[in-house]
Amino acid sequence: MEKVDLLTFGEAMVSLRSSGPLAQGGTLTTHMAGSEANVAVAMSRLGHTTKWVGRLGEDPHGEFIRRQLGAEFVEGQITVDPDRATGVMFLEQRTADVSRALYYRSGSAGSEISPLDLEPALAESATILHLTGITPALSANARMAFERAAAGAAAAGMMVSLDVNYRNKLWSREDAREVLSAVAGYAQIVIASEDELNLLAPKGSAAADSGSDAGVAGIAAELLALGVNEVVVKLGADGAEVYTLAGKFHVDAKAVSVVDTVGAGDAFTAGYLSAVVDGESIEARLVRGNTLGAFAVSTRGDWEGLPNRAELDLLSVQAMGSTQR
Ligand code: KDG
Repeated sequence: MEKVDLLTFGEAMVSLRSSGPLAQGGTLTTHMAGSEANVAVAMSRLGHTTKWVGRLGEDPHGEFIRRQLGAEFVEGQITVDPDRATGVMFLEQRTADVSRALYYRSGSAGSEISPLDLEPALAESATILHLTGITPALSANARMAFERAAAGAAAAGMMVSLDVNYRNKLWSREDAREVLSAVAGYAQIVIASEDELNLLAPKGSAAADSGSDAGVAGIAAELLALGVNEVVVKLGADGAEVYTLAGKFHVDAKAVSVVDTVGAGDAFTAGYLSAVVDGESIEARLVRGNTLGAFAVSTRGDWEGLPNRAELDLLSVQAMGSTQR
């Protein structure tokens, strides 16, 4: 089998989205969710070869996810577990400004991904192995898969990227720091929002000891000293920045109308990694990350509104509010 541009793994779920308060009932729409699958779909749309490894239940939800991945040309290396269900989440649009995730994923098929599941894909190799901090929060097996994949990929010369993606409904900040800071040393690219970066600070370091108040620049410096090449910080509406040994780079976000922020971080990550695979400069990586982030926030769904390669310039070349004819 050919080496893919992006290999990733984790839990994909069915996301049932409401347009109002769940307590009042109403219509739900069915979507595929899962940070790693989102990144794979986003990069596949840009023409990259992608592979997602995971476990699904032997149920219609699992089949739905398989079909969605297939339709987006993401290669799935999927183990079907007849004894566990595919995870489900609800995404409640509680108000125009506040949405809430409710997870029904504990003990799911996807939460039991194990190191063995990953062996074939790791053996086939990839340009980038992309990890998120969601996977190790799911189970002891998933944590082992996460840790071994990071170590194995780094030893085999793959580029490892790690997006913190802290989910406080799944684990505590202390537990997350313990696991993620240890794995950060295998990563060439780490991605975090400002309030997540501290979770990567090497244990016992000044940044880790001083808690989340430690400055972003200080933590980035410690990660660079550890061997990380690019410390990418997502700043939402303020754009994004990257710390490297050559200095700090910043690119503003694109001004768009925000309708749904869920999935924006994954979209940014996919844009950034796409430009890495293409050998683009640090600034161009940030620009593509921000471009995908802008598509994500200005369309509904985690990934449905993301661009194909021909559409990458759409938000720059077309006047806001206009129709292309
Ligand atoms: O990044 C968007 C994700 O929040 C969503 O797709 C579901 O992976 C998910 C999670 O664990 O929250």
